[in-house]
Amino acid sequence: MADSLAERLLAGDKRALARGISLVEDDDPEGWALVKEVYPRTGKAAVVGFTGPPGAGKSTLIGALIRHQRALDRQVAVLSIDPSSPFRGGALLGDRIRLSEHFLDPGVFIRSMATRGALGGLAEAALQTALLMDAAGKDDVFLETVGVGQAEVDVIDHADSVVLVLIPGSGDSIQALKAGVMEIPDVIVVNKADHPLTDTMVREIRGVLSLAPQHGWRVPIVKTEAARGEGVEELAAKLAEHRAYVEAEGTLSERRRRNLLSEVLGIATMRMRRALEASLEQDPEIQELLDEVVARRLDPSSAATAVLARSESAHNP
Ligand SMILES: Nc1nc2c(ncn2[C@@H]2O[C@H](COP(=O)(O)OP(=O)(O)O)[C@@H](O)[C@H]2O)c(=O)[nH]1
Ligand SMILES: [Mg+2]
Repeated sequence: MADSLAERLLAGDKRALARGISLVEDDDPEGWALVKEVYPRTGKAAVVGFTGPPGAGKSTLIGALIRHQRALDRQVAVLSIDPSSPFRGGALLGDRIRLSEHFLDPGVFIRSMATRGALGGLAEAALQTALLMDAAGKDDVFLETVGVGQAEVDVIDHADSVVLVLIPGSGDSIQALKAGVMEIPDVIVVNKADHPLTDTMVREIRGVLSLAPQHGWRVPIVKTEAARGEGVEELAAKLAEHRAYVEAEGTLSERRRRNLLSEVLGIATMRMRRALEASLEQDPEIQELLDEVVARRLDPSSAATAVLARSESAHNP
C-alpha cells in the first residue's frame, strides 16, 4: 500500500506538504484530520514572525535569511501572508528575481496565502499551515505578514520570536509603537540602512523602547541592508539569542501555552460563528427576531441573547 499523506509529509516530502496546505486552506476536513495526525510531531521548529509596513523589505530580508540558514544546513519554510509578496510564485520581476533561487532548493519550502473573504479563518489556516511545515521537519518557519489586519496580528502572535521591520524616516511606526498600537516585538530591524536617516531612526526607536517596560529581554535594534545581505548575520545571531533566552527562561513554553490557548479559542469561535450564521440563514424565527431589531422593537443585545438561547436548544434538544 502507498504511504499515506501524513507519512509522506512527516518524511519531508515537498509535494505532500503542498497538498496538505491546500487542504487546510480549503477548510477541507481531510486537512484538519491531517493536522490531527501529525500534531504530536510538531513543536520542534523555530517559528519567527516578520511584520512591518509594506515595502520595508520583509520579503527581501527573509530571502537573505534563507540563504544564511541554508548555509548552516537548516531546512526552511516560509509562509507569506502578504498580498504583494514576491513569493507568490508566478512572475518574479526585476530585483525580486533572486528570490526565485530558493524555489529550486529542496531544503526550502515557500508558500503564500491570500487574505480570505467574509468567512475569515485566515489566521487559523495560517497556523495549521505552520504546524504542517513544522511536522515536515523544517527547522525554521518564517511567517511574513503586513502588520495591519487582526488576522495578521493573530498569526504573528503565534511566533516564538517576532521581528518588526522598519525603514528610516517612518515616523508613523514610531508613533504606533509609542502609542502601544503596535506591540513591542522581540527584535527590531531598521532595514535600508543605506539611508542617511538610519541613525536618527535607531535613536528614536531606542527612545520609545526606553519608555516601554522591559522585563529581562532587551530588544535589540539591528541595522540591515537586506538587498545586499548586510546585517543579516547579526539578525540571525540575535534570533538565535532570543530563542536561547526564551528556552532558558521557560518563557517559550509559557508563550506557546498562551498561543495555543488562543488558537483553540480562535478555532472554536470561528466554528461557533459559522454555525450561528448557518442557523441564522435557515431559521425563520431568527429572521423574525432580526425584523424586530430592524423595526426598533427589539434591541441588538436582547436579540443576541435570544439567538444564543435558540442555538443552544437546537444543539441540546
Ligand atoms: N535601498 C534598499 N532597498 C531595499 C533594501 N531591502 C529591500 N529593498 C527594496 O525594497 C523594496 C521592497 O522590498 P520587499 O522585500 O518586497 O518589502 P516587503 O513589502 O516588506 O516584503 C524592493 O524593491 C527591495 O528590493 C535595502 O536594504 N536597501
Ligand atoms: Mg513582502
